[in-house]
Amino acid sequence: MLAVHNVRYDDAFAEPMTGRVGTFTVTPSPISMTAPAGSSGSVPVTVLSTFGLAGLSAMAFGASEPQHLTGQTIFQDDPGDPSTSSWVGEYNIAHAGIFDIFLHVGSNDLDLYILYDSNNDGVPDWDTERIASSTASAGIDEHIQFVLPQDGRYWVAVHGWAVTPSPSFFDIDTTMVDGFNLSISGVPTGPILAGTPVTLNLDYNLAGLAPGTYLGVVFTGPQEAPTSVQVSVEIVVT
Ligand SMILES: [Ca+2]
Ligand SMILES: [Ca+2]
Repeated sequence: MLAVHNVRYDDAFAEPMTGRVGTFTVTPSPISMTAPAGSSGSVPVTVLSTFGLAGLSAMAFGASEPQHLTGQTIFQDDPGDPSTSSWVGEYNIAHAGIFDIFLHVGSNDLDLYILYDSNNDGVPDWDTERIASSTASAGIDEHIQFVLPQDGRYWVAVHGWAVTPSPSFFDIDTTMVDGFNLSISGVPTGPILAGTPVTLNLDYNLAGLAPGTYLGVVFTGPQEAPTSVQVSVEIVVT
């Protein structure tokens, strides 16, 4: 099976995937909903596979608000030592579908490092807890995305590899699609025949969310490839 899917959070753009052996489509995609603060309910989501499935997986995460930080200060750090990163943000993740970090570098050469507090001591250990990096050339933005990130404490470090003048300023977008406001029900157990549409419920409970616009995500796919298809969810709480 071949599964391909595009999702862009800022523009809420997605398209159904196509593979040579068949298609697995989700309708609607993306999912948009508007509901009053404190309400709960359900939105139907239809999955259609042109190939038979041994079983279907579907799960939902959110709702959360993306973070856009502007005018952040960066200095010329020691280029040979990322642990000198002069900007570090700490993020605690629980039940997240996506953790996406986009660094707008401007004209400087800034690099992005992610650490995970695997020993849970509240201290970033650069020798043992570095889990990802993005280190493109000067003027090229840096991007890292995790799907189904493990719960726990993360650090996002911005390393000033070549910064002129020092200090300079940058923007960073952090999209953590986490939370327990969304869930999926109605997933059938057992095999699904090719070409048989399955309608699932995307259940929402907006308790605790102030009016605003929030993000969620639905992952679905064959049970052996549960994150094959990502569908972005936009929730407008009124
Ligand atoms: Ca640690
Ligand atoms: Ca860079």
